[in-house]
This record gives sequence, C-alpha cells and structure tokens, in this order.
Amino acid sequence: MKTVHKIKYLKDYRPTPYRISHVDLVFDLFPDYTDVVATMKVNARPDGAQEPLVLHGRDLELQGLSLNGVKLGPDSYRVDDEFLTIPQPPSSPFELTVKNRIRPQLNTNLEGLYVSQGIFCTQCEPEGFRRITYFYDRPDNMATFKVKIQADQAYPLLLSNGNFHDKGSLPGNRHWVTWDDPFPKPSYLFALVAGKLSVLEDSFTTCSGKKVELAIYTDSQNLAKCKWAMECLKWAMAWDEKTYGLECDLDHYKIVAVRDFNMGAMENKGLNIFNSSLVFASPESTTDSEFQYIASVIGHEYFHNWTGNRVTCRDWFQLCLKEGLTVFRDHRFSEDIGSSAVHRIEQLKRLRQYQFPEDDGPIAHAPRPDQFMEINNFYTTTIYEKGAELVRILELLIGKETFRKGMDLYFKRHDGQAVTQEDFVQAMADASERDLTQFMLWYTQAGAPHVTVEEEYDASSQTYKLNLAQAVPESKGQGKKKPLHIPILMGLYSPSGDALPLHVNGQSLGTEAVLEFREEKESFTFTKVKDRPHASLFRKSSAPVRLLWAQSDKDLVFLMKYEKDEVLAWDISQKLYTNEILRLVGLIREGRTPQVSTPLLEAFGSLLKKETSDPAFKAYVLSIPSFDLVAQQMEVIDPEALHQARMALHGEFAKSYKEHFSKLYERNKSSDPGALDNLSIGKRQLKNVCLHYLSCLKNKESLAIVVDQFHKAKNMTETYAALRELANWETPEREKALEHFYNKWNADPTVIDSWFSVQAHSHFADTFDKVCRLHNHKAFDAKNPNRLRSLVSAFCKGNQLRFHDASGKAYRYCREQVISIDSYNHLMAAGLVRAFAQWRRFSKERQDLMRAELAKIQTHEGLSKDVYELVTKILA
Ligand code: B3K
Ligand code: ZN
Repeated sequence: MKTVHKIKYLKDYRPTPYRISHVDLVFDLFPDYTDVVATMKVNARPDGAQEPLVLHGRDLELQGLSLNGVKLGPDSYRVDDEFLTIPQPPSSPFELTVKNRIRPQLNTNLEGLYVSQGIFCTQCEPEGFRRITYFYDRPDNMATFKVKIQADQAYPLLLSNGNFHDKGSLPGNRHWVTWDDPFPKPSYLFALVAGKLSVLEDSFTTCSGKKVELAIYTDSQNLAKCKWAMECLKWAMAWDEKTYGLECDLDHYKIVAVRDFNMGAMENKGLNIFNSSLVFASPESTTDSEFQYIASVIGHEYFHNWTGNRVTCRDWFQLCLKEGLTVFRDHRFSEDIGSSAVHRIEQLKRLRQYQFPEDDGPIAHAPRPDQFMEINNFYTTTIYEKGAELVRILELLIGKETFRKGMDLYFKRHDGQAVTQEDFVQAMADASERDLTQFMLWYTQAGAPHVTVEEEYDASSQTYKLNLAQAVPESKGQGKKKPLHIPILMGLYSPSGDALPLHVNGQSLGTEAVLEFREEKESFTFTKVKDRPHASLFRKSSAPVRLLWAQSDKDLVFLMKYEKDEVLAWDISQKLYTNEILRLVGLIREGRTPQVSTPLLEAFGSLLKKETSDPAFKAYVLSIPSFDLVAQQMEVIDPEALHQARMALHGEFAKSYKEHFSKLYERNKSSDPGALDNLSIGKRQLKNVCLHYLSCLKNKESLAIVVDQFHKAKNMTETYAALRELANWETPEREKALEHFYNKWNADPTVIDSWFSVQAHSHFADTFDKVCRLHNHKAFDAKNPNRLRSLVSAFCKGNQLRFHDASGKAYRYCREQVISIDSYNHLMAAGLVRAFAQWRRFSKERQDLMRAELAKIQTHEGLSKDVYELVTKILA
C-alpha cells in the first residue's frame, strides 16, 4: 500500500480544544524496553468541550488507559499510527493516565528516548515526545512536568528537567529519582538522561545574587575536556545579563554530552543535551575554529532559555521565531567575545555558501513557511542563518537601544506564552513606533532579493545619484513578490580615499548612513559631491541580498585599498577573486592557458605586503573563495574547469610571492600553542594560509615545511592544517601522515571524524574509491551521525569536484546511501539527499544522471516522509 504523506498548512492552525496543564511521568528503564506511565491533568478550553481529545503518539505499545482512575474499555478510544482519540471526554477537568511500552535500545532514528553508548537520552524537538507517550506533542501546549525515573543501579545517574526532588532504592538492585520542573514547557523541551556519567561542576552567581549550580556530565576520561565548554557557559550567562538583562531562572543548569546525536545540541529546559563533539575541547585535539564553534553553540543553547523556552513558538511554522533570534544572539555573543569583523566574515561565508543556494534552488522556502510535510526538513540555513540576518536588519533599522527596548517589551508581553513571528515584530514596532509591515515580508517571501545598482554623477551640479532596483525571484507557490525593506549601510569615498560627508535629499548624515531602500526602483541623490565618488555599499553586509553591481576591477581595487569597513573590504577582495576565477574558467574552457591578470596579481601583492595588526583579517582577504561560492556564479557549473581555475590562481599567487609567504609564515609562528586569545588564533590562521600557498608550489622545500609542521605541531589547528595539505598532495608522505594521525588519535572519536573528513574532501581523482574503502574501515560506523557526516556527507556535499564525476558513479553511491540510511535514520538520510539539490545547475549529461538517481529514490518503497518531501521538491 502506498503511503500518502499529508501537507500541513499554517492557515489551518487551531488551538487545541483541551489543555494538558500538568503531567506526571514515570519511566521504568529495562535492558530491552522502557515502560512509561503518563498521568495528565486535562481541561477543556472554553469552546473546546464536546470535541474529541486527540493526542499524538508514534510506535507506542499501549498497555492501558484510564480516566479519573477508571480503566477505559476499547470502545471508549481509538488508536492509529499517529493518534490516540478519545471521542467523548468529560467537559470538566479530568485526569488521564496512559501506560505504554517503548524500545529505546532499538531506536536508530535517535528521536524520542534512545541509547547512546549505554546512556539513555532523549531528543524531542520537534516531534520526538510522541515516541515516548501519547500527548499534545505541539509547542502551544505548555505544561509543568514531574518525572520519576526507575532503573538498575548500573545507571547511577538519573536526570530530567528542573529541580531534584527525591530519590530512593527499590528491590532488585534498582533505584529511583524524581525531578520537578516548575516552568510550564512544551513537550519538545522534555529531557531524560540515565547512565554512568561523571560530572564537572561549577557555579555562576547571577546579577541578582542567585547562585546557579552548573554541571557538565560525561564519561570520566573526557571530563577534563569539558572545561572550555564550562567557561563558555559562564561567559554566555554573563553576556545575556549585560546585553539583554536576562538572568538565568534556574537553580541548576546541566549539560550532558553524548556521542550519538543527529545534530549539534538541544536546549531542553535546564538539561541541555549536546553532541559530544561540541563539548569536548583541548588544544591538542581541537582546532581553533572548533573551539569557537563550541563557544557559539554553548551560547546558543543557553540563550534559548529565554528565546525559545520562556517564550516559545505557537506552532512549528514559527520555528524562525526562536531559531533566527537565537542565532542572532549567538552571533552577537561570538562577535563580543572574539573579533567582531572576523566573526561577521565567518557568518557571511556560511550564509552565502549554504543559505544562498538554498534560496536560489528547488527547496527555497520563506523563513516563516506556510506549509510543510515534515517539519524536520525545515531546520535549514534559511530558518537559522537568514533568520538571524533578519533580526540584524531590524536592529539596524531601529537602532541598538530601541532594539533592546523591543526585546524587553517582547519578554514583558509574552513570557510564558507560545507566540508567532508577528508578535515579535509587533513588539519591535511598538518599541520603535515604526510601521514594520513591509519588514515582515522578509519572513513570508522566499528568495534573496537581487539588487542592481547604477551610478550617475553630474559634475556641474556636484550631484551623485544611486539608482537602485530590487526584484525577488519567483519561487514555487509564491508568484510575484513585493519589494522588501532593505537597509543599506553605506558611505562615499573621494578619489583620494577620504570618507565624504553625506548630504542626501537635503539632510546631512555624517560620513556613514543607512539608506532605507523600499521600492522596486528608488534613487538616492547626494549633493555637494565635488568629484565622482566611490560608493561603499552594504557595509557589514547590512542585508542578505544578491548584489548585481558591475563594478570594474579598477573600482574594486580602489575600494579594497581604502575601505574602512573590514567586512566590506573582505567582500570586495572575494568579488575580485571570483571575477578572476570566472575569467580563468572561460580561458580553460576555450583550451587556453589560464593566465592570471597582472593588476590582480599586484593588488594581491599589496595586500600581502601591507602591515596589519589583525592577522585573522589578513588571512581572510588573502584566501580565495571556495569552490561552492564561485560555482554559484556560473551559468552551468563545470567542476573540472572551476577546480583548475582555482588551482591556477592559487598557483600563480604562490609562485609570484613565495618569499613573502615564507617570511609571513615564519613571522606568525607562536611560542604558546595553547593560547586562545584573538591574536594567537589569528596568527595561526594566517600562518596556515601561508602554508597553503606554499603547498601549492608542490616542491621539495614546501613539502618539508608541511611535513615538519605536521610532526612538530603542538596543537590540532596546526596539525590538521598540515594534514589537509598532505591529503591533497601526491606524495608518499600523504599515506604516512594519515596513518600516523590515525594511530595517534584512534581513541578520540571526534578527531577520527576529522580524519575521515579530510580524506573525503580530497581533490584526488581516487577520492571516490578511497571513500568506498573507508566504509569498510574498522572505525566506520554508519549508525553514528558524526561518522556518517564525516565520510558520506563530507564527500557528497563537501566535495563537489569528485561528487560530480562525469561517470555518475558518485551519484549512484549517494542514492544507495540515502536509501540505506533512510531505513534506520530518516533525519540523516534527508540531510544527505540535499546533495542533489543543485542538480539543475549542471550540464545536461549530469542532470540526466542525477535525475535518474532522484527518481529511483522517490519511488523506493517505504521511503520516509522526510526524504520523500525533499526529493519531490528537488525534482519538481
Ligand atoms: N533546537 C534544536 C534543533 C532541533 C533539531 C531537530 N531536528 C537545537 C538548536 O537549534 O538549538
Ligand atoms: Zn537553536
């Protein structure tokens, strides 16, 4: 029988007819199964009485049901694959008790209650709680939870949300613990952990003098590696107080690290569960970017306590309400504890590499979508990263101080509620006394606006005019779109690079202004401009737009020299490199030599030679854009030509400036390998960029430098940078280094993930065979999401050059993997099928090959709803 997957629509939202205000949960954990008893206090909403009570439930073995203590006979309820229905519940408040059995040990989807390396743990967002018991498993039912966990003494630690209440022992070497969570919460924030874990403890005294006990739980060997995460947690707590006046509302804040986790981490109230790769850190085993990522995710989950938990989403269409806002908060946190320009550049790299193609392709959706089949498919870069950019736009439009007032108002109005994106924007509108109706369109329209720029200068009237036009490309189901409210943070430079005072439409605005661009076509006229100026637009990347502005390379070189905003300066450098790579691609396709242009070579040289106090920034401007970023600019993506062009540019830069790279490499060596201050991190980054250019020379001297760094490095940042070079180098040193690395680190799964990943990303022609061989490696475990990501996704999604091999063998492999993974973990399978999302951007031959594989996936019997929805959209 063919399963029919239903689409859910935002317009169909209805509040539940009943409310579950409290639930008592009793868990009895056994080696083969877990028994759950849920006793719920239910009352009809004023207009809900007489309606059936319909609770969610999946794969549950129902063992008994009673209402106000009286057992319900089979005629008084119905159960199907998705729901438990009680057609005629009482209209007065009642107590419903459900007994059911679940099988956490067999749960390979890692949703609901499952076991990771002997530890019971949960993942309930978005709809995992229905795999634990029958409930209103939707975010608008906020209930208080009391939890009793009973288990064998071999599981000494029994945790759930809230405050410890009581404990005791039971016959048969068993024991119990009870937890009480006083904060009403939706079921997706429920958590339970049981196992043998050690703890790293600390505390934080809040601004009002309350002491919050902090704990990170993991196996004893990794305890020392949790110190960084603990420091980050305390920074995050202090930052939220200082920035938003938000104090931790809990007495205890716990984090548990587990190895098997579908994503990064989860913000369960008072009991965060983390993928261990985002908790464990030490300079020997963790790279600088991993350290930084840990800080941002620890912050992110902590910030959710207010933006997500205290104020939650009314329904899952509003996911961006909590995710976009919380990513914005973690971005600001990272910018404040690190270097702000560098973090902003990192954010933009991610946005453009992952979100822009999503917005341009078949799975484009609005940050607040109005329909979905499977909500798990909407934990996307559009919801997260673009969502964060929208909050940033808002902050820029109304100003930081007013934004803070808006946040205060949002919490004052909605604390303890489940609300919508409109509620958030309304709070900002009220605080700023501005009409944000047009701004709201950013949330409801899919796609990045294309902004075109034309300049006019009239010397006689000393007038400079910016003629702007915007158009949001059409996407499925949205037809013609309305113009958006786009803030452009900008300035003008004189021909000698001085910032000019801005006189716009009769107003004097200093040397930097925000132009509010709101019409399809709009002009901004600047007066008192003595000479033709150079415009500097979208400083700090003030809105997520595709800028279609045909700036000459000469103008770009000028701006790269004078631009004061580091983020825009970096952006300009990337535009220059992209233009050049595209030109080289053209030459390669015509069978000509990819000769790098002299002005670009010189511009690069001056950047390289320029003295700077910020080595990280220098590292960014000296790095050329990734394969994927340039590919987005190509009419038809030609992987081989693009790869060759990038190599040619790297090679030419390396050859022309090898002495400078060597000198810079030496100058940025540091004596303290474990230092994590911005300067030390920046120096390592710059040094590794130099290492990369030197490696491009592929000569004996550079090989010696790389091998030397690989063996002598005292931290993972340097070791891994050298390994990455060797993994792309045809030399016997390659296998030697890989083997050495494996033998040294085989007891550390996170490092071994990187070992898989560095090989899956290799440019080598034999990478596909290597990936296939690595499937049989003793350390490969297809059931572990991190390992899957590090080999299969790293290759299919992170190595476009080899994935798009003209033979189509890698497409076949990806299809086989999607189908095989889908049989035990639909979330991971859905993540992988996205490797095909850009299929229409390639040659006809490649399109045919990909379409054939997609069709095979789509018609595969028993396909999950997750993969079905994506594959159907991708093919549409
Ligand atoms: N809220 C969770 C994500 C849940 C993903 C479910 N597929 C983590 C986060 O965004 O903080
Ligand atoms: Zn989040």
